[in-house]
Amino acid sequence: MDELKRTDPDIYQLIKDEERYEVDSVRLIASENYVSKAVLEATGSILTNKYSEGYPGRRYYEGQRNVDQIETLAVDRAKALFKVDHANVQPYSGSPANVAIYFALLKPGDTIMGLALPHGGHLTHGWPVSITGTFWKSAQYEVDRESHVVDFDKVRALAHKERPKIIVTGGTAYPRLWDFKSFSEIAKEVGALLLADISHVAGLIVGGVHPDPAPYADVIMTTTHKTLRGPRGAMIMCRNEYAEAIDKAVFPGLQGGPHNHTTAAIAVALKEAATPEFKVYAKKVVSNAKTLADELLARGFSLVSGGTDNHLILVDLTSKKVIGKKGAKALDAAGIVCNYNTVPHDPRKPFSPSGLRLGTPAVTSRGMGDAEMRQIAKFMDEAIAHAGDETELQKIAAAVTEMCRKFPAPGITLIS
Ligand code: DSN
Repeated sequence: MDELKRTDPDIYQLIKDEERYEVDSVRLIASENYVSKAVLEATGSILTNKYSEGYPGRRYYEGQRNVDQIETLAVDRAKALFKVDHANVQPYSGSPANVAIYFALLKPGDTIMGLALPHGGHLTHGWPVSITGTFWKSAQYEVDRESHVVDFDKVRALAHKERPKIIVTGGTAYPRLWDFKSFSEIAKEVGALLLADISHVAGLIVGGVHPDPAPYADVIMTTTHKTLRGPRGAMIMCRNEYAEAIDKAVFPGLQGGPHNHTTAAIAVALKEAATPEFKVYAKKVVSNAKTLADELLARGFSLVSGGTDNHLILVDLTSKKVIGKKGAKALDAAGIVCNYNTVPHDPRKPFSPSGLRLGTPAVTSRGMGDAEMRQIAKFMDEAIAHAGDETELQKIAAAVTEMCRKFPAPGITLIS
């Protein structure tokens, strides 16, 4: 990045500092990952120079001889990988993708039924502070107070009462598998469409370690940068009957020109995700999460739903007498990066909740395995016990960095 260094040494230095941080820390934010060098190269390419409003073969600009082929490759790879009729790879990210889906398929005032945000859902599944919970009506299901898993009797009862136009599965902090078949049965009973927001688990679905929504969902949406290991972006996939409405809603309905450098990087990530190595990776993400969960349980941590079936773990820190924010800050000071999070039926407020969310996609991309998960649990236990004690936390951080440097971070070559 010589030219960047000359032109803007401030930004150059901050990027270098972030590289160092991403190498020297244990990154446990469940929605983050390390992309490959190939994905980084496509993301940083001259395709950022192009405008391409429209779709391949029907653009509003000339000069698309290369871009049309790039977008077509991305679309074809998405269709093959997720076994769907149609794919739109243009959404800028997950939230606009969900808004585009509702814009395409709902009328103003129709009801969206999704998992409540404090129970592991997402803002755009109809939560009141989001446009999706104000422009449309909203009904929110919750997880069971004891088991912390979705109770289908309650989901069915709510669906029959509220008669939603669309039911959304998926979330950001749900550590168990999504039963798409049961949701599709309920959706059919009430005449609702089923949207599977698989942003968190797309890579696990492709890797064969999470149920597949394709036989059941009318529309599937995913971000491309989480377990899928692609650039920041999103895709909407659907049955042919919804294709035209979805495409029109993305452009011209909601967005302008697609970000072609992102489209190219999505195509690269989808090619990588179709390899046998990616299946091994997805399996390891889940087994690492299970090992980390078991080790945390053995150390007296309380886990929402008692463990995990996927890539993420939700810790209720109440038993450790530390609040989530203080715990997350202590962990960051110790070189372990995660986020504070609400737990179901949390008595505390969202900006200072009781829990922590952890995830294994990024550490697994570095090749860490069971031994490192056990070590991370030990580091976490020590850091939480020493929350607020900066000297002790720095000692843990030094040991964390020593462990991290044994595992190269994909896409990052440190110069010094
Ligand atoms: N903010 C993302 C996450 O961390 O899960 C979801 O949008």
